[in-house]
Amino acid sequence: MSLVNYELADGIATLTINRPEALNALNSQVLTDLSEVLDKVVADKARVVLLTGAGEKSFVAGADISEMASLTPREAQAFGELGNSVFRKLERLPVPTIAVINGFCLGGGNELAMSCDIRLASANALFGQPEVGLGITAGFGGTQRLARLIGVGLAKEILLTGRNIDAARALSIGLVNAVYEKEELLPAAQKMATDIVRKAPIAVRATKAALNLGIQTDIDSGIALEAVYFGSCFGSEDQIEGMTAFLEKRKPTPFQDK
Ligand code: DAK
Repeated sequence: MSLVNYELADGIATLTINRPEALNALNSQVLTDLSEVLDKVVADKARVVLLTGAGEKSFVAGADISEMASLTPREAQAFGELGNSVFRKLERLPVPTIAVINGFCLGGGNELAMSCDIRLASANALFGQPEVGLGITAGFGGTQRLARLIGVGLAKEILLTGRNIDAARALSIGLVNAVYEKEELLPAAQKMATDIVRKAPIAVRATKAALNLGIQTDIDSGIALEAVYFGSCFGSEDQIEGMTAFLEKRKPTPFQDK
């Protein structure tokens, strides 16, 4: 049985990591199952992904410490490589992804959330990279993505102290996009997902790719890249309908991904 539940409705794929008894800690099976579910998202042409954790307490409380505890250096490297390949797949998914952070978001959990495009959190969420207190470094891209997201100084504070931060601070430093009361989190995420579903998928995919690639390069190369993606939207049925509708002062018909 998969440890990642998958539901698809109205173009929104909801992925739920389902190990609540271990606060959804990431073991090898979760990582493998997540990878398979991401393939399904693409095959089913989902337009947005919501990624969350089962239960009331936790998004993901980190990589599974009981599985990691006895790893040899070689096995640890393999575990890191498995996680990194899945997280990279998530980050590069040609579908926007929203992490719906409903509680603990620690270590590998925070790294997972940072591999999503947008992060929405409940007011009780708790964030941190506690790895240094376990005698290890962050291993699923935390030292890289955190600095890119919130800046080097704050990333160093979080990674070197291993201190947790609450949702309000996570919001104030840009680690999350918005914070909601617990019961409002999923509806808010679904509303945001619906807004994206209604937009032209070719343009949405191109925008994500241009951002992801551009942020890794210098501004001139990034702008050149954007021009290519911009050009690639033209001639699509959705571009023609979107612009024609504007000029005719009407709403566009639903975009067709064509
Ligand atoms: N791994 C395994 N089990 C976990 C877990 C985790 N990360 N977090 C919680 N659990 C389990 C607990 O052991 C407990 O299981 P039972 O004792 O009931 O069998 C159950 O979930 C409920 O947890 P608690 O009883 O502890 O619940 P509390 O509400 O009292 O506390 C807590 C919640 C989140 C504060 C606490 O559970 C906690 O501190 N958890 C660990 C948080 C943590 O340190 N996370 C970071 C993990 S390290 C790498 C690859 C990856 C990584 C690093 C390197 N390479 C290969 C290079 C990533 C590392 C991490 O993510």
